[in-house]
Amino acid sequence: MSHVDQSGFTEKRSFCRICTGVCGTVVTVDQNERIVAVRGDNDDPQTMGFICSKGAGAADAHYSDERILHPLKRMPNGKFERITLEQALTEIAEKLKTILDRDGPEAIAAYRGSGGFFTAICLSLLPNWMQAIGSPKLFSTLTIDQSAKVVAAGRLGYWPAGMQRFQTADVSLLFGSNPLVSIAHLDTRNPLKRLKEAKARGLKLIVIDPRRTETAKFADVFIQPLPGNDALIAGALLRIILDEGWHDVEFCDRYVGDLTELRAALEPFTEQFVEQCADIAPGSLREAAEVFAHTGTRGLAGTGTGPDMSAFSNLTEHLVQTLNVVCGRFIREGEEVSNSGFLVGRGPRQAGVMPAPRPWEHGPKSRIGNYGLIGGEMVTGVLADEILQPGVGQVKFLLNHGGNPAQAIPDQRKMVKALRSLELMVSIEPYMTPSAALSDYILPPKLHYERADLPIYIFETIFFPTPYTRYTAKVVEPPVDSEVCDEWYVLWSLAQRLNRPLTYMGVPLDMQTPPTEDQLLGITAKDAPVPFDEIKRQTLGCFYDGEKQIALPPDAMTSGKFSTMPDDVRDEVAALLKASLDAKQNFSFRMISRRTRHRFNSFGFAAQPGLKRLLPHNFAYMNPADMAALKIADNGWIKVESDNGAITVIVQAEDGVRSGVVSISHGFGGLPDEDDFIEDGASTNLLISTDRDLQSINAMPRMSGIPVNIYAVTAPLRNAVPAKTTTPTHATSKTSSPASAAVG
Ligand SMILES: Nc1nc2c(c(=O)[nH]1)N[C@H]1C(S)=C(S)[C@@H](COP(=O)(O)OP(=O)(O)OC[C@H]3O[C@@H](n4cnc5c(=O)[nH]c(N)nc54)[C@H](O)[C@@H]3O)O[C@H]1N2
Ligand SMILES: Nc1nc2c(c(=O)[nH]1)N[C@H]1C(S)=C(S)[C@@H](COP(=O)(O)OP(=O)(O)OC[C@H]3O[C@@H](n4cnc5c(=O)[nH]c(N)nc54)[C@H](O)[C@@H]3O)O[C@H]1N2
Ligand code: SF4
Ligand SMILES: [Mo]
Repeated sequence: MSHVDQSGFTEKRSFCRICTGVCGTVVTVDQNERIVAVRGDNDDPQTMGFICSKGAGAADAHYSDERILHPLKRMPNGKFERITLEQALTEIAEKLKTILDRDGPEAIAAYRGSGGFFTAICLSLLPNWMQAIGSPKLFSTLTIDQSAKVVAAGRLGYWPAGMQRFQTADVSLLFGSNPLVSIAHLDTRNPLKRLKEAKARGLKLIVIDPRRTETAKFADVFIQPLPGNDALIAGALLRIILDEGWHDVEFCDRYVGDLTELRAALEPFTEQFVEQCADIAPGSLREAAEVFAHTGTRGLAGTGTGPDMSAFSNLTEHLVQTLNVVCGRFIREGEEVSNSGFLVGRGPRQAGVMPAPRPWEHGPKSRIGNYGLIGGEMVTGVLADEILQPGVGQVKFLLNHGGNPAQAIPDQRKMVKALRSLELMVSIEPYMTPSAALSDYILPPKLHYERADLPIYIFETIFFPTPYTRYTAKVVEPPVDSEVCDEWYVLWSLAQRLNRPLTYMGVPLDMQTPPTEDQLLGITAKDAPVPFDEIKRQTLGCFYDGEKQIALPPDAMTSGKFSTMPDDVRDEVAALLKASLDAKQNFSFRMISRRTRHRFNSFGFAAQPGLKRLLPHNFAYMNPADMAALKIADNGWIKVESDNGAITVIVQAEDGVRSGVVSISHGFGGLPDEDDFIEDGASTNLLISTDRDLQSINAMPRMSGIPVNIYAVTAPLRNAVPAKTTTPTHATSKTSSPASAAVG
């Protein structure tokens, strides 16, 4: 669609690429080729008109005064100066060559942030670039997010035909996710409408979350535990289900190799013990188990970031997925595979078990901690130490592609020290974030409406119930007189300057003449069941309704069994039980993670005044009873202190946050010691350690359920705050009065 109205404005169809919602949009463009408005596209068959404040604010993001419009180089005096893109690339390539020749490819690392995940070409081109350089040191947000899911599948085994889907489920069990805000689980295509439709057709929703979230308000069963107890809860649910015989006995006989061992390991997970540890009402576990496994017949148990960021995250995810295993919630032989893939290709889909492959046990290991690859990547929990610790293979160069590692990676103080110590840091980043400010070169990219694209295809079979993709042409040109880059061009051009041939998704690229964006997108779609030109013609997205894929019988590869209680899982069960029994309370509260509507991690803050008005900084949300006990007023200040650091934040009362818990978003604050808590909020990553509390296998830090104490502090109220430079920040701790012991 592209039509001109009477005022000379044009409306163009596209889709938003800020989050996994990939909402269909109608973008109004003026005569100067500038976006003036973005609205949800009512004709979009997937998202049906849905849009959020972040997507609707795209004009702000594209034309913000804060947007960097030319490549910048940091000069010896610390100030940034404009440089042309070609000159910047030449200088970066020279420095890269020096490091490569002197220290070898292990000294070269890349960190891919969420901004880097949403350009379809770079999804594969960045790993391909690292292969061309010869370095295994690709890091990303995966291993500070939900990589427990990769670990769980690697330890349990795979079922190529796939799992049952939300769209045909009669029950859904959600641990610690809030899809009505995060657009990240259940159904991401207009989540509220889809959830209401599912409930109308009879879906029973079970939610387990320390906060009564927007999603929890729709729950048929809501359990509000103390955070960090999900492994115990999942274990107790399994125990009840097995003892009641609510599991799929036939499926388990055929496909589970160690059901007896599983049940034996769960012996201590009695309802009474777990209900006491998690501080939940007696009987609530039995009710949830019955709704999920006895009255419910189809549908999955799943987790979000809460449990996958808390202590024992790998064990939690393993036991939650084991709920699906014992209940046999998989696509069976002869059933239709609901989404057999579009851009990712359509491989054979057997209904059988590919035994636990444990890929991290083979291949390269991290220099620090000896961790294997997770999803083909190094683990971000040790990135700071890879940079800081001297020795062969020490990282000297970091390419930061669409990330904000200085704010997003736990143990902020250590991470920032590491970034400051790099020989060379290059950020492909549109705004002057704390990470960009630490870089030697900033290469600002085109923003999403300035480029042609496809949706984030690595998740397509999870988020779209049927085979689907969508092409969008660019909607507008970048601002006049800017020099913003194609992100893929940075990678291509550096490879060319270093004389390293690039192969993109198996296709060798011409290294003399740069490819076009459409050529690269064509390669991205090379395995699609529909030709690229046809995908491009379908302006509202392309569904594949050709040959249906039916789940095949098991073959030699898939005739194994799930392993529910391998030795390392059994060790984690023992460690969990020991920790639960020992639980010493030096801290009275647990700080939990959360997402907020008007902000995507740290993105959109400086750039979007409209969003900033809606959410000026990250509040600490607490239960009013806890606040009363600590004599903390609404909008008063508190210091939140863990064993790794402290932050000062403003409190807001929220009935839905359970007692003993404080809920604060990440992605706020500045650099440590330069924090302006009033302007920018505070970085919760100051509270998290990567020296301890790392999970084995994926080095996942403990990023939720963090033990903290809370102190009321005297600090100016927001509306009485002096200008940024004179704002008291850390000084507030001098006036703090311990007030923590009263609650817990
Ligand atoms: N304490 C704590 N820490 C956390 C979390 C938590 O819950 N608690 N959550 C973790 C999770 S789940 C994640 S995913 C990470 C996120 O970690 P990061 O991805 O490192 O952080 P973001 O704030 O998402 O940064 C994205 C950056 O991409 C930029 N960007 C936007 N659009 C584009 C684009 O088109 N191209 C390019 N090149 N850049 C663009 C934005 O300006 C922004 O600076 O944070 C993790 N950190
Ligand atoms: N608006 C918006 N959308 C986003 C993002 C954003 O920043 N803003 N970020 C995007 C990213 S990077 C990701 S990874 C996804 C994440 O998507 P989700 O996983 O849905 O993230 P949250 O909305 O933070 O939900 C996590 C929930 O876990 C709960 N929780 C915390 N600790 C525990 C615990 O120990 N146990 C249990 N059971 N629950 C716990 C929290 O109260 C919270 O409700 O969202 C994406 N979408
Ligand atoms: S940011 Fe908002 S509009 Fe954009 S894809 Fe996500 S939910 Fe949709
Ligand atoms: Mo994430």
